[in-house]
Amino acid sequence: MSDEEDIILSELPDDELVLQMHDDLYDGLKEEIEEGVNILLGRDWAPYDVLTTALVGGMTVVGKDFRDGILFVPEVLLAANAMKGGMAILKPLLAATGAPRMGTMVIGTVKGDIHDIGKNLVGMMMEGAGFEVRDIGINNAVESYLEALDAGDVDILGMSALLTTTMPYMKVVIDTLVEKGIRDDYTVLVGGAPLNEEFGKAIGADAYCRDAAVAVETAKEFMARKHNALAAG
Ligand code: B1M
Repeated sequence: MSDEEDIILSELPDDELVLQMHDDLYDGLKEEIEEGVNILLGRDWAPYDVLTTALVGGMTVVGKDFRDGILFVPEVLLAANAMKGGMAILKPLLAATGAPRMGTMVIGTVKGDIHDIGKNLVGMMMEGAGFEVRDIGINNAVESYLEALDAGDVDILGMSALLTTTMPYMKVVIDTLVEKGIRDDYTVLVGGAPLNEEFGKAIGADAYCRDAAVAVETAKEFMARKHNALAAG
């Protein structure tokens, strides 16, 4: 039996458990990640802290080794799968805050891009803050964004891109909204690891959101402005 198999997660103190979870995420061990999440929740950790410290923290390590050619796509897929296992446990907890309905957001990853963990996380946090979230998935061409907006009652369009090669597509979507004369009907928020504020401004988005928490705060801010403008007549 290896040392790894001897580790009993529930016996580890919090800091060691978090480090062990980073290792388990790296190794794509979904069941261990799920167990770790449940243990931390049982120790009264806030769901958001479990998410950011144990899961997102672990994925950062995976990202570095992927970049450096130490990990390859199959291993990273396993890590992503383990991460999703943990996120599935946290989702209902993050969504169950009883927040009043804030507005509706359509969110999707742009064409050519299949990364969805960050987008899913933003969706979860937005739901937790009281937004209705219509998640249109990955690899979205401009037509699918338009179709989702056409379904009606949408306040915010959120777009995600994780690749430097796909992020320019966000401008294609925004330019199409402008051409159709509907750009100002929506608040457009963009996010994803390779983006920055300057890029967000350059493509004509309302705001770039560094992470899911910023996305929630930004969305709330824009909804408050919208309500104030409506109230002012
Ligand atoms: Co990909 N990948 N990947 N990958 N992958 C990156 C993005 C990369 C940076 C890795 C690296 O080299 N270090 C690199 C991109 C380099 C670049 O463009 N400069 C890369 C590459 C190259 C690729 C492939 C091309 C590899 C290949 O095939 N040779 C390929 C592309 C496939 C495609 O999309 N066409 C590929 C494939 C994959 C997997 C399928 C194996 C897998 C995705 C699984 C999945 O998502 N279901 C994968 C993964 C997991 C990653 C890394 C390791 C992790 C991404 C992630 O989930 N992070 C990533 C490295 C990294 O980012 N450090 C990498 C955790 C997540 C919580 O963070 O997504 O940043 P993030 O989301 C954050 C914020 O960015 C923000 O909030 C989120 C939560 O806080 N945010 C938003 C995100 N979207 C938002 C939308 C908003 C607001 C905020 O709207 C309002």
